[in-house]
Amino acid sequence: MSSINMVNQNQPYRTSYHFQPQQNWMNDPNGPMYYKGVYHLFYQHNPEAATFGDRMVWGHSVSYDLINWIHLNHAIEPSEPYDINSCWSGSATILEGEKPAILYTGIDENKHQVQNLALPKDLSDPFLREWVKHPQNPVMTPPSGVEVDNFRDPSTAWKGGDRKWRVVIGAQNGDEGKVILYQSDDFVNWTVDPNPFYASDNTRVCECPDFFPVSINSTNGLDTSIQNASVRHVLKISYLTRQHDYYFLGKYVSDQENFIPDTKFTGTSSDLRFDYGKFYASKSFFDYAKNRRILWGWVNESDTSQDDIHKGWAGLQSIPRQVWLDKSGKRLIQWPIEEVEKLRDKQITITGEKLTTGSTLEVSGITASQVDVDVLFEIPELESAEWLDPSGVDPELLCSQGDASISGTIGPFGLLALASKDLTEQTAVYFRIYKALNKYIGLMCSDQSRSSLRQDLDKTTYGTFFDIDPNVKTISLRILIDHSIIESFGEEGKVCITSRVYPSLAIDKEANLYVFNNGIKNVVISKLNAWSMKQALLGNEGHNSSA
Ligand code: DQQ
Repeated sequence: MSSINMVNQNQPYRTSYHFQPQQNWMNDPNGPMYYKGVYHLFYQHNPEAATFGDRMVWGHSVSYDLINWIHLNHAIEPSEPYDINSCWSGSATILEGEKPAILYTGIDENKHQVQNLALPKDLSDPFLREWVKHPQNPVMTPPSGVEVDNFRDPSTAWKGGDRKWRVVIGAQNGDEGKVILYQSDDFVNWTVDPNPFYASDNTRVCECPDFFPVSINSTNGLDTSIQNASVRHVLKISYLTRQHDYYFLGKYVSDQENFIPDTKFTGTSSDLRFDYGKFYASKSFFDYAKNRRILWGWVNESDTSQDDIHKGWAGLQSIPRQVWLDKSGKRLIQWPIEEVEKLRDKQITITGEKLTTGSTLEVSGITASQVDVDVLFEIPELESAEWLDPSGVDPELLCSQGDASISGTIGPFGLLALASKDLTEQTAVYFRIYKALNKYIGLMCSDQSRSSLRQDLDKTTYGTFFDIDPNVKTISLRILIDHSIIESFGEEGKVCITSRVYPSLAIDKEANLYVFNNGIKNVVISKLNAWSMKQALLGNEGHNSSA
């Protein structure tokens, strides 16, 4: 395998098993799909620089397992008056006769946003390398009540009982954010529905809407067009002003083309998010090979633009996550796809280890800069948890006010990731447990404040609450560490926090991993498994290089 390293040689922050192009800027995942044995990922890419650009293209990579990728030529580039100033985000839909189609946003010659259709040139090419823009483009232009520069990001389409296709598009009118619906018989001629599919006051633009059904009694995913009594629907919106992906569970009233969310957007920490760290412009697809719904999200950098230019690249995609509805029906569960486990190498196991107050236990013998860790903590004295009324409390603030060294009754306990030997650098991913009215709640934090001795970084501490099942007295934590990204899944995927960190000491072999408990009460490592992770293969056709 020849290693094509087109970026700077000294790359402590380049990842080993997360998706990234060989160089330059990447943001949103676009049009992910499975088609005849091959997974496709398109992505927003500036091929010219490690910063966002004014001539964005659709990068294109293919994979047989969603982990090892072959980079192809760009699928869609600016070329026509309707997309000459950029080809922005969009989605793929598999049409009748197993024909994939892409709808994407073009920034036209007047800098207006319009929607365009592209189809594969040769369906017999297993990688669908070339895409042809439809002669009737643009197929949608900004309707009345929508700002011409805030009309973008068509979703995957779904088909109603009347055989018409529906697609939703993000929009803005003044301070109001909107998701608007279009219908079509032939995927070329589209009619706007005059009533918004969803609207939210004072949010401004809704970016990258994603709309899909989830089964109420199975973890299996569903084709986007499925509607019946045993499904609920999810609408995800990326709010630009907040840079977070929020999702709403609700009811799709198909005869009125209306989505009724169970809860309204409040702008507080009680809104449901896919991830309480860095994760934006996500997009899901139905993987009919394995009957699952898979979610990708863009994980941006937390260093400066100057750093990105120096590194020669910016932006990662999360590890693809399988998504399904929690048994409670009140939230989604996310879990790294099973294929990531193929990269697991050397394994270390710890069982039945009591962590008394102030304990720090090294997890040695693995590559701590590139590791998959799965730990189950037992909390023998759950009943002694201190009281907290969570209403009106911002969990992120709670996490940043009391760092991982400040004792509570139960917790903080968790992992110190990418830590230097002297612990001056460490990213603590941890829990505190509280007793609330009629229930126990967990606080999950990812504390970047001591992640690096470097000063010029965004070190925001992230956090979220979740409910604890008092009958089990355990809490699980899975974390995927990959040099500059830490993806954490609490309570079997109920809550996820992704962070980016740039240690100056805890790099490669100098990185360490610890389990700790700074709570007054003991916790027990019921079981901890950690696996060093192999490198995924990412390369151009004909050449493979490491991620
Ligand atoms: N990124 C794209 C837009 C989208 C935004 C441009 C979300 O289409 O609204 O790269 O990150």
